[in-house]
Amino acid sequence: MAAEKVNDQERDNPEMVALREEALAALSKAASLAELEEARVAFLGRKGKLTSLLQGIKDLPPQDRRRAGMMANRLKGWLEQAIDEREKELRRMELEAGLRGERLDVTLPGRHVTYGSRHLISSIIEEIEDIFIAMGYRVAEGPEVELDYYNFEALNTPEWHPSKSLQDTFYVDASAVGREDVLLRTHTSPVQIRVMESTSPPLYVIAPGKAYRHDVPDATHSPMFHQVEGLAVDERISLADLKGTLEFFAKRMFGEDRAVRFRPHFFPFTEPSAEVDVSCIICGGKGCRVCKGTGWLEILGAGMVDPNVFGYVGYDAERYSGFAFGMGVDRIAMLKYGVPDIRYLFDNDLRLLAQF
Ligand code: 2U9
Repeated sequence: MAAEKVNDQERDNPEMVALREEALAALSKAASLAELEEARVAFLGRKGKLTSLLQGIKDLPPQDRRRAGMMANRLKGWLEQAIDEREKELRRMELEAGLRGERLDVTLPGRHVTYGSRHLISSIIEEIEDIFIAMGYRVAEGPEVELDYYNFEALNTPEWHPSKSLQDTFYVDASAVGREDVLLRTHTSPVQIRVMESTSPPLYVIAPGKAYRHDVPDATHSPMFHQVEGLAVDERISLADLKGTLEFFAKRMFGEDRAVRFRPHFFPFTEPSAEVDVSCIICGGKGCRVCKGTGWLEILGAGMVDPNVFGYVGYDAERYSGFAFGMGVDRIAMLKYGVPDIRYLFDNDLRLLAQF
């Protein structure tokens, strides 16, 4: 701290002696830079004590002004220097305290870092995407809140079809915007309708995403589930192309030894239609608990696009033909990883999720 000795000139000015003592006490009391700043303002600020003293000099008798001015200025210089020194001291103390607090104990065990991972449904969707991208398909997405037209009508699904009933579909109350035809899509097929509306053939596209059905949840049903659908439209597309495509997919996805078989079925949007089985991904076809001894697992639905669907999107059904297929991603995940209950996939339980 600056010289603390009272010098001779100040000795006969008790007011300055007191101010110096007071400042000295305030500076040593200031325990932080913020407190030091308060002290500085209290003495040197616009309304500070020393500032007032300096301002008062002009009111002294003329013969006293010079001497008082010199003394007050010297006091000011001293105080500024004292504040500087105290500031340096406080900074050093704060640095030392900080360093003491940060001292590293290199013998402590490391902190455990937990990594997140992709949800297994997302991984499977990506695997499926990669297989179809390799065959020249592109990936398309669309809205989950859809219009009746895209979800049913343009897909050749008649008014009376059971999937349109209140029991099977979540309808959205859009009366506020004057609509009664808003719903949660029951499949990702409306995406392909939208793609066809905006693109001319040839077209090779897959549509992964969420779909919704008014189901009571149980081990195999969830009101929200995931699909990947595909659509190919080109000149001279045949059922043989569909079979070849799905066989390639099944082998890439489930193993080179897999076979596929088609069983006749009905879908409003394809004709002819089939349910497609893949030889059991667990036992390879010998028969096991998972395939219930049959050697086959129902994995896909598929068919040749009904020409009526082309009519809705303005495609020339005489010139173009196409195939479409759909698969339930959740079911594939459950079969592939032995997940016994679809609800486990959506419980957000790390005991399941951390395994993938
Ligand atoms: C357009 C035309 C036709 C998509 C298709 C299926 C057969 C099918 C099910 C598989 C399991 C749904 O998740 S699941 O329950 N899907 O069986 N889907 S053909 O057909 C289309 C799609 C778009 C324009």
